[in-house]
Amino acid sequence: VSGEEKGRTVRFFEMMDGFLKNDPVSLQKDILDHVEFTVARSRFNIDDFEAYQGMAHSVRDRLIERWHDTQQFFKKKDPKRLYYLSLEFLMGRSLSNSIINLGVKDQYMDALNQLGFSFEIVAEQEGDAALGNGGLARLSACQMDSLATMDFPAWGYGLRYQYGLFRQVILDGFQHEQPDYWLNFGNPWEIERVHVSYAVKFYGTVEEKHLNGKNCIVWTPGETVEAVAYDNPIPGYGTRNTINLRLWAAKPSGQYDMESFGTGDYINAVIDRQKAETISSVLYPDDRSYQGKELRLKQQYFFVSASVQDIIRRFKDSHSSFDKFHEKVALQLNDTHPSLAIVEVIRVLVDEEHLSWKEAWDIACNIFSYTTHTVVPEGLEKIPVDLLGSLLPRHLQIIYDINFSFTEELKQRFGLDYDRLSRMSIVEEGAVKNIRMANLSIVVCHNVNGVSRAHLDTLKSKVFKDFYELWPEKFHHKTNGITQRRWVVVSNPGLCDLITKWLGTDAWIREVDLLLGLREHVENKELQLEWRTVRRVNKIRLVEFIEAMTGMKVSPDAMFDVQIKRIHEYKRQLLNILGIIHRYDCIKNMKDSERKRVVPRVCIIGGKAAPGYEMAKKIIKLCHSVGEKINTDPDIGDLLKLIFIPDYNVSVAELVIPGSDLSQHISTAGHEASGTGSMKFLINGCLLLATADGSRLEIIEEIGEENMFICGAKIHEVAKMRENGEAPKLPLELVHVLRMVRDGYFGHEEYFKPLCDSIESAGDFYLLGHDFPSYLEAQAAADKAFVDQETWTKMSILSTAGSGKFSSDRTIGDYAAETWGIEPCRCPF
Ligand code: Z57
Repeated sequence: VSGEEKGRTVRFFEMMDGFLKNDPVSLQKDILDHVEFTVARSRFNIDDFEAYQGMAHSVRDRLIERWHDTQQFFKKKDPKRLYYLSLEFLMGRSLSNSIINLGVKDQYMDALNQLGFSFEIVAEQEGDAALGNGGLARLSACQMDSLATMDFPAWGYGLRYQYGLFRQVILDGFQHEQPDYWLNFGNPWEIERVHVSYAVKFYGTVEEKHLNGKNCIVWTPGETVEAVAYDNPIPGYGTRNTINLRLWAAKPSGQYDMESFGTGDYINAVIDRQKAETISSVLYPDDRSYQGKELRLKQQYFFVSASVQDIIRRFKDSHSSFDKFHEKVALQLNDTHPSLAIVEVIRVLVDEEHLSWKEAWDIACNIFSYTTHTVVPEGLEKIPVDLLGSLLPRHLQIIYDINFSFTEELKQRFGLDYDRLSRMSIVEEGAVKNIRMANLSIVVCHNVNGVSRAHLDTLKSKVFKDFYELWPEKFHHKTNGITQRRWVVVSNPGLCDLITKWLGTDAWIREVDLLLGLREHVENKELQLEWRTVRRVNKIRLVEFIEAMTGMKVSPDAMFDVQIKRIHEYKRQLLNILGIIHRYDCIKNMKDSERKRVVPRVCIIGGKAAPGYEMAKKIIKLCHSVGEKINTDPDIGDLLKLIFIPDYNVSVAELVIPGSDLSQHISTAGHEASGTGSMKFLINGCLLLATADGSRLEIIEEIGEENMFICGAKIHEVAKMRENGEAPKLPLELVHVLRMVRDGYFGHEEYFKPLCDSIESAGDFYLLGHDFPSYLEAQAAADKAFVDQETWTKMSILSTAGSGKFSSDRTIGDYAAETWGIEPCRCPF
């Protein structure tokens, strides 16, 4: 199946004394060679995009070189490897990140300059790889960066969607979705492996057969699709290690169906085969809602089956039995989306490798661990039994077998407690029977991780209460983190240099705890001034971007107040907008003398709504309608602006975050499992206005409540209000603001009615009423702090200094030691 391992070693490169050269002259030649021969454009007439392509291909060569060395080294050392399975990776752009991690940024900048190009402009030619939705997907991307940088022998596995997350286009204030056909202009960052491909089976029948004196289960599929590997090298920083992200694409199978080709309808038979490609064609754009769609289930199994075959093939290349499998392999499930891998491993080991059930079971329990990202039971994935049974008949049998032993174990332990049994069973009974993927994962995995400490508490006391009682030792948390390489070094070079200067070393790029060293300089006037200057330059860059995107000119003197993330009711962009209306109304009613004391604000909101999420789409429209009113009101001028940034994605975040003063993370307490956006702002020295939810509780511990603006009900208070069914009286300010919306002050009163109703007549589930006064107080405190720029700057420096815990390096180090049991395996230079 695999062409990876065959063939002979050719010593040519060694004879040429080694590695590709990285001096500016060699780089220029490489770039031009690629423009001429890879891209096939004339070297006498190169535009910025072609320069990008030429440069990207020359970087790609360097990545491939290190990739080979690393994989060769891993193979020789044969350490325990981690396989990270995720249906989503939100990688963003690769060019800057790659040259920084390879340590050749300066050389490339020189090379480009000498060719007459600007690095910034060339880098902007690249489109985002957006094979994911939001936090969960960006988390996998950050974790890949940390795995590579920390020299862990790890691989990622995922799906190579042809269409990434939709592009958001705003027409008349409404969101429209456009396809993101990101592979249109080629993708220099992937390596197609035509020889690495596996057959993936679907549908068909299962029979028990007697073969060679043994009882065997034989699955005869009704459809077979080929999975072809595309490898995406992930370079570590300050190391030669370059790990792999292997994404699978669906292709028609090499096995022909003689029947349909025999009927003479050749054209239709070819067209039919081509349909196989739809499996990997499009990313589902819903952030946490499960619809039991067949295509989605096919995607999950397709990627899981190919990955498991690949992992087992690699293991068998150097081992003759499965005795050591659990010592060599750890599999990490990013949420339950890849949890069919558990069933697939058992199926392959029992049906194809002929291990006993007990042996296969023990292996599965030893190698799998699972991270959950959700806080509510409704967020848990379920698959209709009928659907699973028809698509994967053998897998359904195995799930029933697992569930039988599990429920027997439960009866032993708790007696015939039917309520408990029905809550914990992997199979949910009812009008439609479902398989509960979380229950399956908890039963098999040796380790279940939450994504923040608060999240773990919720898992123990609510979502997985029964399971926690049964197996307390399985439950842990690894608080999420973000990579400082992308979120400071790539996106905020000014701050990066400043930090390095004041710490006297750039070692913090690998050892982020060193940022603490900034604390001792916080009173230093020179640092404060330089800090403000860097932030000011970033703000001006953001001002230009806003003008290019929206045509609006805003003043860099104003406070930039930002909320960028997926649009969700629980994240409460609505609270933000209602707060802005309140501010607008206050300014309108002020005397001139009072206006002089108003701190000017530019409020920035960005984010996508899932295409079928009506309330989220209404929030986007409200933002535009309110913005139009405020931004054109001559009474207001520069005192208040509201900007919606369209098509928010990783690259936009890289630009907006370094230029923000204040950022909002105001989910109703108890709803955000962790939250990672806040960490990106924090490390960039942007102050947080936040509720005490998810990872923010730990952020408060690290940098101190006095350096943040905290508001809203606490997690236990929310729980209490919900238990008592309390519907607290809405504060007058909020009633007034809602009145303005209902009265059509911003137009479209019919369309916005459900938004107002959700607060005033539908029980205010997200507690905007309760939190509104304290939200306004926090906003007022931010205004007050901003007036005193010295204090603000100190808070900003202390935010960066205290952000070390929230690096994905720390998260990955904890996973490696406590969950996966893997060790670094550093490829020599
Ligand atoms: C997603 O992005 C998250 C959770 C989900 O269940 C799904 Br589906 C998608 C997010 C959480 O909402 C964040 O709180 C968390 O920080 C992030 O996953 C990464 O763990």
